[in-house]
Amino acid sequence: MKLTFRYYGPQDSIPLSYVRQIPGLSGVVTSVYDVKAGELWPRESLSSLRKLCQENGLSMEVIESIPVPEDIKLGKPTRDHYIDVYAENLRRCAEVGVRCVCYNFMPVFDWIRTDLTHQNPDGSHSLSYEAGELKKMNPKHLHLPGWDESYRADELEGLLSEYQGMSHEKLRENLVYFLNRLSPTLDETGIDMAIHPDDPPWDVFGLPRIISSEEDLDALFHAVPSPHNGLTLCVGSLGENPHNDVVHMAAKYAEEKRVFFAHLRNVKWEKGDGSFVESGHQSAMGSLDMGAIVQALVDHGFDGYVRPDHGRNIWGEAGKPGYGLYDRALGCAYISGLFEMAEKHKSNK
Ligand code: DNO
Repeated sequence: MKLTFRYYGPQDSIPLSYVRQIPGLSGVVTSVYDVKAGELWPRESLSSLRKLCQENGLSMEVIESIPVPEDIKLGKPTRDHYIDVYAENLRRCAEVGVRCVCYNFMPVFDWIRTDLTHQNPDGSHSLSYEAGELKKMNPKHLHLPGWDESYRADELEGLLSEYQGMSHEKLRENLVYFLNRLSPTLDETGIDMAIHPDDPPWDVFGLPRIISSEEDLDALFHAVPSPHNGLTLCVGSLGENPHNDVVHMAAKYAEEKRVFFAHLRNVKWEKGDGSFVESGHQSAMGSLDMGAIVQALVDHGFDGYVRPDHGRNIWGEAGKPGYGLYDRALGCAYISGLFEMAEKHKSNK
């Protein structure tokens, strides 16, 4: 596996000169953050990002994300134009050595939490989701730091009304259309498209979500069998729903060569009503068996990119929620240890 770390570009408060000191890291996962969804990424932005990475001995083979414009998700007549722009951005990424693009197909909102500074008993802070609190939230005034795309209140209102009546089936058709139209570019560039699961993996605010379960993933891979159509196995997102058997999913999709990228973090289920807290990475701190997940990936031939995903804010760090340095670096150390042991105990299933 290739261990990576998310980097928010030159504006990230954590410099690459620090990131490179994390043991075992091969590269960063980044994006061009100052261009709106649906617009072309300047070649200079990509080459200057790559230069920064190279100067620090880090690769830049994964982009997270090239955001998918809502017109594509909505299946509007303008979608072909936006898919062509997306394809051109993929070509430009390939020119600077990108191999994998993580994206999501969640209508309007990316990940949703109800508290970004949930205080844990040890004094650290986590992102958390409380089912009861979500019911009180107004989607028209939602903005969470870390999203690749966010909207003004008036834009949100308009978008939410455009989604009225959008069914799961229609949204799925729009995803299939998007991937099929990108297919020649994927073959030409070799780029792997790694869809990020819904976070949380269920409908929110009445908006349909279609990458939440094993059934959803099977349907996607069946509809678009291209070897470049795959998954970001975000175990934290899928694992927020206790009905998702993440160890089984890791084994199955690694075996099917669909896992291009893995986000490894742990969650602790609370109250049995869908509420959860993002815990430390170790199995003992949350509800997921991280060792079994990594063993399943390794036993089934996974050799892709990995990142520690979110961390808590610890030791007084006032980092971007989920994206401070310290706990993610601890996550890297833990994940490397799990892979080292899993490789030693690899069984060829
Ligand atoms: C959260 C991230 C997501 C992810 C997007 C991919 O921290 O895992 O925001 O980047 O869903 O498009």
